[in-house]
Amino acid sequence: MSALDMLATELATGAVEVVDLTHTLDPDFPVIVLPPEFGQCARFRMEEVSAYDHRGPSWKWHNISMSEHTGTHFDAPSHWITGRDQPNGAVDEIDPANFVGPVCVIDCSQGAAQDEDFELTPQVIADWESEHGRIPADSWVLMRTDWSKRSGAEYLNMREDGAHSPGPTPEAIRMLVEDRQIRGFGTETVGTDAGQGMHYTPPFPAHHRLHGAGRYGLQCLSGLDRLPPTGAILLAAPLKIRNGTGSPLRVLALVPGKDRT
Ligand code: 23J
Ligand code: MN
Repeated sequence: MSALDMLATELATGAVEVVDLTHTLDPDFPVIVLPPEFGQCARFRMEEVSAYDHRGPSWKWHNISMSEHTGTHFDAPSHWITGRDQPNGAVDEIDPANFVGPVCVIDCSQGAAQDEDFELTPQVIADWESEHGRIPADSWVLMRTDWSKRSGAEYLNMREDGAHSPGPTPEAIRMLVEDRQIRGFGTETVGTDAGQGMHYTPPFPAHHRLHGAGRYGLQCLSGLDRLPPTGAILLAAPLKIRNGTGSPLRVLALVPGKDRT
């Protein structure tokens, strides 16, 4: 039997399950807030075109608008200045083979519950690897913080000095990109970088290093507590926006079902 025949059977029996890692697009879902001198990210908006009425008697539909970086979304290399000259750096240019692949999940939820500025460090990665094995090249690495369970003001967690949310240190992201050669890095927070990530050297080290190396980001992921540490397959295909720097998307994972033997 081919791998795809086996997959079809396991999907049908529930031996493989599909998990949705996406927040619902909604005008109330927070977007990143930058200092006021910078341009700002737009929230999701939806207007009714018709709803089985005089504007369209048999149909209902909406016009929608948002930023490329609204809600659960993908970051392409061209999003950051370090990635501006990367080949195939826009969402419409990326080889779709990159949209399906293995994923490692590093559980930082206990640390993030104690410390809203919790840092993913090389030591945290080393501890994870001593339990689960070395992170394979070309895999996604997701940082679980359970931040997706927060809502409203708690999600951005803004204070006078800016947002406070967990993220990777410059050395951790260097290790993942250069030593582990990961495909991309994803978080449950509003950015791949910590809320206070502008204070690192370089500022926003995840954006700086990932995109400078032609790698990808995922942000505002939901429900990473439903993924195993290893062994799942991530499906994350951004919209094909010409020269797009990112895109809202539906992120799915294929995971071993509860009834697997
Ligand atoms: C622009 C500037 C800084 C950041 C971001 C965007 C994001 O997090 C994003 O959505 O890519 S940190
Ligand atoms: Mn983004």
